[in-house]
Amino acid sequence: MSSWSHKYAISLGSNLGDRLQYLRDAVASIEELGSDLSVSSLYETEPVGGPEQGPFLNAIAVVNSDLAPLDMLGELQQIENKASRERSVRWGPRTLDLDIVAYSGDPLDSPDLTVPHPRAKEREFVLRPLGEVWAEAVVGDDLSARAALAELPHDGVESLGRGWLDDQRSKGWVLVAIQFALVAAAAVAIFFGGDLAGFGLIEGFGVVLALAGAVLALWASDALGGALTPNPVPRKDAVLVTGGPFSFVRHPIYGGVILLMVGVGLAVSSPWAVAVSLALIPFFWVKSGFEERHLRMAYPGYRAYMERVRHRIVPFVV
Ligand code: A4P
Ligand code: MG
Repeated sequence: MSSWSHKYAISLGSNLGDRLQYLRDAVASIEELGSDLSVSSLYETEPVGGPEQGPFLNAIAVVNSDLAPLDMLGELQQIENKASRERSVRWGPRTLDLDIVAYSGDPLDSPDLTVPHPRAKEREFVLRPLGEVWAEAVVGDDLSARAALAELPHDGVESLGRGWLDDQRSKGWVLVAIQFALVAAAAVAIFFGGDLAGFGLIEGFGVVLALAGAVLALWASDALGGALTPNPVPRKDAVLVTGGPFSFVRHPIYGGVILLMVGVGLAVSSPWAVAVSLALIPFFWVKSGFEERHLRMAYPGYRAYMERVRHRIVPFVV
């Protein structure tokens, strides 16, 4: 950092349109304003103040720059304008909001710019990400982000993780490969370890489970239609499906596949097939967790859907 340059903490917020893309583009533009960029996790946050509006995605970018504070503000406003930012309602919904929340210089109070941002110290959606990338940033009189955060209750701010700047589809394909390997291992155990002699109560129960699982998985695949993809990162053009089996459980295909595989394992009396199929439960738990972080980034309505439909994999159980 040269002697005349400053370290800036810029808060990013969006709750209108393709929120994730606006924030990703903004980070790429901010990177060009200086050096040593560091970016916090992405957070999904309840709107604070203003009219009734959808949830925000918020993050903090910290950058060293030779720009003077007012020039930095001008550059940030140009980036906001590129994102078709409209200013009609105070604290209303916005495609992109970029505020300078703190910087390494003396406090500033001019008609166009106040730093530290006067409301930063009381906002968890600013302080939690700021604490990750610049915990000692000054957000008030002798007050660091870390100290201000310690005073706030934890409320309505949830981390969606660090890996939000690039498309995570390739990570998603690794999970898909593990899933197919597990299902293939269960199928091998069914074909080579199965025994159809001695069909009894347990085997009959297995058939019922398998049928229920197959119906659930097929019904859910049909309901998803064009949004169906094995990759846990949603397609750009897909819409959120919450009807049919998705109104009982958030991942009915995973639930259906588990029931089907365990059921077939019981029906053919193969302990190995049952054991490998049961391993699908923790696996789908992890995969659906990854998937839900991406669904929340993509769909503002996903958070409310999670509150409404509380079961993730098997209705009333998991
Ligand atoms: N301005 C003064 N100081 C600054 C600064 N440090 N950084 C002036 C940026 N701008 C600063 O801003 C209005 C004027 O503030 C600018 O022209 C600039 O000269 P704006 O971006 O046009 O409007 P705004 O953002 O609606 O205004 P304001 O009052 O800064 O809004 P806030 O307080 O930032 O609130 N809830 C959640 N969960 N997440 C959010 O991101 N954001 C807001 C906006 C409300 N609720 C939110 C969120
Ligand atoms: Mg603003």
